[in-house]
Amino acid sequence: MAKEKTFVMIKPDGVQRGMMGEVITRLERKGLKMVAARFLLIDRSLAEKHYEEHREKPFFTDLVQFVTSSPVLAMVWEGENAIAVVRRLMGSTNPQEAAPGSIRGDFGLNLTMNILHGSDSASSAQREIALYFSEDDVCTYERAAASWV
Ligand code: 3AN
Repeated sequence: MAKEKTFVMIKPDGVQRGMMGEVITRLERKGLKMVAARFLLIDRSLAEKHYEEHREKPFFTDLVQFVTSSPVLAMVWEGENAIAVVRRLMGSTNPQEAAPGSIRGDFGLNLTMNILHGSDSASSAQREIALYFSEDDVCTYERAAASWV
């Protein structure tokens, strides 16, 4: 299985609820490796680019308003099959339907405030990483425990 990079973002509700540590702990314990991180307040133009596939959807304005309302933690995580693995750890988009044990399944109720974002495909991951990070921001290193996971 190939090593992949995926974009993960703890949204304003996750930051406000003090869930950054919980989310990072779950991804780390799974065996994924953080290779970049940036804590920022997203501006409207970046939010619109990030969610451009939803531009025509009725919830687009509310979504942009929400993700720009308070800081987020943008990250790149790496690991075997990382894109699909993170999506499973996150749970379904609607936290009310997300499986117990997933982050959204354990901690969420609200469709807009669903704690975190994770890329849904290799092309989305590439596009989203490039929106938030330059190539120099992404670290190349080995974790000491890598061969034991
Ligand atoms: P995911 O975050 O699971 O990849 P997407 O890409 O379908 O889900 O949706 C992006 C974001 O748009 C979701 N995280 C959620 O906050 C919001 N969203 C999606 N569908 C709806 C909806 N029907 N009503 C309100 N917000 C929605």
